[in-house]
Amino acid sequence: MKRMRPFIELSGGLLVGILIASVTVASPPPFRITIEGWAPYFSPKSAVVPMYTPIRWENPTATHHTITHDNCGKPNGACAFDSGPVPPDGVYELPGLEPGEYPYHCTLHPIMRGILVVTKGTMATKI
Ligand SMILES: [Cu+2]
Repeated sequence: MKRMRPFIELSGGLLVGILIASVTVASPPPFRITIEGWAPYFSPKSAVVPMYTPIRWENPTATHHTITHDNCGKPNGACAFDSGPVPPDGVYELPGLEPGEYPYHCTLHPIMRGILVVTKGTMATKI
């Protein structure tokens, strides 16, 4: 008798099905933030994003900008992300972040500031 592969016969004759799930976790679509040449510079400037959701900044302006976590360069700060210069029409994407608050800025234009609040929830919100 031909046996189905996902079953194992134990000594008592009990057949135990083993669920062999090939788990493919599709990453959610990125949360998009647009860099702008005027206030508030990051649109949205404040955002609540679920953890591990990719976050994508797009730079349609005519100049370079950075997306730099405020902790970067501080002696005791954990730098969560620093894009380096993103050119015009460039994009910077993070695969996702642990829950927490992440204020960030552009090192080339320190007036440009934004904040990400990464939650354990499932809904992205622009605030
Ligand atoms: Cu800038």
